[in-house]
Amino acid sequence: MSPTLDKKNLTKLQKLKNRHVLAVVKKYINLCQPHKVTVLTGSAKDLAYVRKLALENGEEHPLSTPGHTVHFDGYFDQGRDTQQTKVLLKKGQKLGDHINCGKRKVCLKEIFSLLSGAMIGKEMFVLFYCLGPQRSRFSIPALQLTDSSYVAHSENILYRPGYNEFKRLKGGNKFFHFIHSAGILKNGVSKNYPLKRIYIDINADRIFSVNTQYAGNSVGLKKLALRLAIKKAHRESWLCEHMFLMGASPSGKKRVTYFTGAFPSACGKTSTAMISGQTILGDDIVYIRPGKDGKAYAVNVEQGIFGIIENVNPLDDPSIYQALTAPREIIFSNVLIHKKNPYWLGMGKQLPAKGKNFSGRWREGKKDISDNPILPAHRNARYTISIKELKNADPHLNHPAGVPVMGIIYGGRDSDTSPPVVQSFDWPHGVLISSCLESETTAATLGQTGVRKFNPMANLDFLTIPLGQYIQSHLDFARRLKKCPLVFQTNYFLKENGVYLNQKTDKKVWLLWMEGRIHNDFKAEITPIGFLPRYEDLTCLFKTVYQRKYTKNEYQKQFSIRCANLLAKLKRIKTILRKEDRIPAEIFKQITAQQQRLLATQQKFHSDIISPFCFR
Ligand code: SPV
Ligand code: MN
Repeated sequence: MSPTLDKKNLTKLQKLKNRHVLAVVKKYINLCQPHKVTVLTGSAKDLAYVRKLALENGEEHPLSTPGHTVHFDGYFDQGRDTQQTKVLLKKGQKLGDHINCGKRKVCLKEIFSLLSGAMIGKEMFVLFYCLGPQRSRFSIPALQLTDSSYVAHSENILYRPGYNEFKRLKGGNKFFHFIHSAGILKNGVSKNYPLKRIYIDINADRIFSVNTQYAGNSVGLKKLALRLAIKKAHRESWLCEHMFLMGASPSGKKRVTYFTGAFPSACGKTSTAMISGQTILGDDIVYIRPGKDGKAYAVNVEQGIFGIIENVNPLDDPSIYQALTAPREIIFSNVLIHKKNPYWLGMGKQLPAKGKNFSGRWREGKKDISDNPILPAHRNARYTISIKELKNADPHLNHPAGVPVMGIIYGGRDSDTSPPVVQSFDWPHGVLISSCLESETTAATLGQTGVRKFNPMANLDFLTIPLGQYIQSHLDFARRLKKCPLVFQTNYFLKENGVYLNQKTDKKVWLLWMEGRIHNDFKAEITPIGFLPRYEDLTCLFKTVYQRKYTKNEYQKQFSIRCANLLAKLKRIKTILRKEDRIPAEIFKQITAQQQRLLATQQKFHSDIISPFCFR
């Protein structure tokens, strides 16, 4: 073994009795040449060690509230970098136009050269985690090598410890591994951002990430593992989704109904999972498998939240706000710091006129090189927190069997097409809804925001199998179930003349309506696009939940069927899907049927926009 791996650390590795783990660690010690290697098994001492180092090496800074720290990512490293993230393919492998791919041989050569000596003078952390609950048929062991104490600290909060899971492997090689180097740091941030690379090696269940710190690019177990797991799930006939997992319980009823929900990044996923009075299991990634009873069961892959902090305020997100303002372990990232306190956009109070942010020292009026004002905090500023710290954590958070999923929600950022909530007719129609998901881009990925983008199942960025196969796996999944979850679509972003037609807190009413539909508490209006809520039921829900009068006018504006826009969307999607290989015929059948229903409705009512009252 290398002289940098001392006896104490080597023994920790040897105790796993796994030659594959030893080979991986050895390979990257030789390549990256760290001056020191620390093997961490997840003990309290190990966790404290990483926290301390993150502060010492300047990747994090302490804040005034005990347990709070701040981390900054580089100015050009503020979101997932879809351009520099590539799935590596061997000759003959093909994934389709929507997945950014690279030639495996060429990319491996490049990445090995970037990693060569990348950790000279640095410490390499060897970390073991479990994707999913420990001792569970859902879970996948994961090995992370990184030279970033911020990445290690984030993973310690976000993922369940996995050293013992590796023992359970009994020497086997069924684990994912991740090699990350932040590269040279300047003022605590990755300096060589033009050489940022994130390479997904699906043929070896491993991922490389260099010259980046932003968690969506660097934290192996998050979006990088999601990509490997999608391929594994497809191979093994289960689903790996970009979804939250939560329990919904209407007050006064002694039941918990579990929902998963897929939303593109920064479109209300975390805030849905954190709706007041409900319980959260996860906000980002789930594994779903059929249970023995024929229901779908899901687990949260993570145990923490890396959530968007913009607009978290006492009014709109009281549970998160409360959690973020009390002493506990939290990493804030890319917020504004003034007098050791964090500030963010939309927090419900005045922001200081100066401080430190992702651009360095900041004061009001500071401009970027293109002369645009630099915001006080980044729009993709985030917080990292453990779910068990939250008052609304679901008691089954770590249950190895998962929880039964009764409803699946798909949401997007759509200003002019879909109503706030609609239920699909059945599972295949639900697959149509999720396959046709479109959303306006946000600050969660680098590049222009507000551009409408096709994003099936809110998972397109992470696919490592062809889209047609992925959609087919959703259609097929139902065949393995005796009781399919109901499928819903939500849209919190509908506008009229640039003004939102809904309040942010309305999502609680939609959730409770969906919950009630699962238990046959509500009837529904049958429309060309699915089942819509009845006015009376929403009136009743708004009254009980918010003591608010819900007017006919609000209902009419929100729930009108916008035939022309819906038809235009179907046409756009059809054009995209036609260019892809082997999209299931069922999807084209569903599109045609939905088009015909919309055209017939348009003709019947001689209008492009049909009031929901017309369907009674
Ligand atoms: C998302 O962008 O969907 C996130 C944050 O959940 S990231 O880690 O960047 O993926
Ligand atoms: Mn996400």
